[in-house]
Amino acid sequence: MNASHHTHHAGHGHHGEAGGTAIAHSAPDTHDGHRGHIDPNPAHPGHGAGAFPGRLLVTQGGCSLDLADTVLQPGAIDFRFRILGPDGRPVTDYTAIHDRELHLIVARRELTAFWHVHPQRAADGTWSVQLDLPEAGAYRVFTDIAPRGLSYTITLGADLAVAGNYAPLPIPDPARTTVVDGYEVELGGELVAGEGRQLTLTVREDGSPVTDLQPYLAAFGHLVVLRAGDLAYVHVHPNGEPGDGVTAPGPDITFHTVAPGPGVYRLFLDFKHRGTVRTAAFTLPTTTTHRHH
Ligand SMILES: [Cu+2]
Repeated sequence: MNASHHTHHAGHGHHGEAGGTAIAHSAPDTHDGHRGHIDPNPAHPGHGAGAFPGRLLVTQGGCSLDLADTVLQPGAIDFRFRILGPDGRPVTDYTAIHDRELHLIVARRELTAFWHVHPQRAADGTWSVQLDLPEAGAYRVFTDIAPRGLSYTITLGADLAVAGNYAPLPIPDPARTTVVDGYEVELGGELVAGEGRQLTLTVREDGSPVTDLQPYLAAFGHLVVLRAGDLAYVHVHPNGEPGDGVTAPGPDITFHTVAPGPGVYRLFLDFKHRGTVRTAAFTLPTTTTHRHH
């Protein structure tokens, strides 16, 4: 259960089962909330707009992401890495975030493929997970973690290359609907640089609203937002949680999101229905608004 995966591949999402999801979201230095969950619902629109680093760092808070290999061969591999603490030793003590100690996101740099998996940690602090990166290219790896020595969640990122004949693709065109395994998902709302906005993802199956979404790591949806060009990263959880008495299990999943600057973003929504986690992906440019004071 730990090494469950799910993958999104150039348009077809897919699969998996329970995994987890992460956390983090806009503020880089938010304090730990319940369950290691970081303030999923930033009440301060715009916070983070300027100072927010977009989780682009390979080291933060004294912790560093150390990949065992940065050049891989295409195909299935046992992907290994460690998180090194301020003392240079592998971190072995973490606060769980949405039911997992670590959430690993892997994306092709052109944002045409996405994986969200949950590696297993050995006693010595080495994390490992089966990954299958079938195509040559440039990838980015992100880890959402809350080392126990820190009072907040951090996302560390590093580059990864898969060797071979690289055939880059452009980011998919912007679209408000996408289909994954027979589910049609519609994206409502806008992304505005530096301003908090509500995004609503609506899930339908064969034209009918899905009203029995299942909790997936303590949420009805998990949204990872990546910016084209530098892969600035935002991981958001929905407004409301399963079992809170007010949050319906679909068809709408709403997220409060702050885009860390203008640009074109790729949004990956993980949702679970009938035991399977799928990923719906969208390309959405930020909208320019004129402020009136
Ligand atoms: Cu996860």
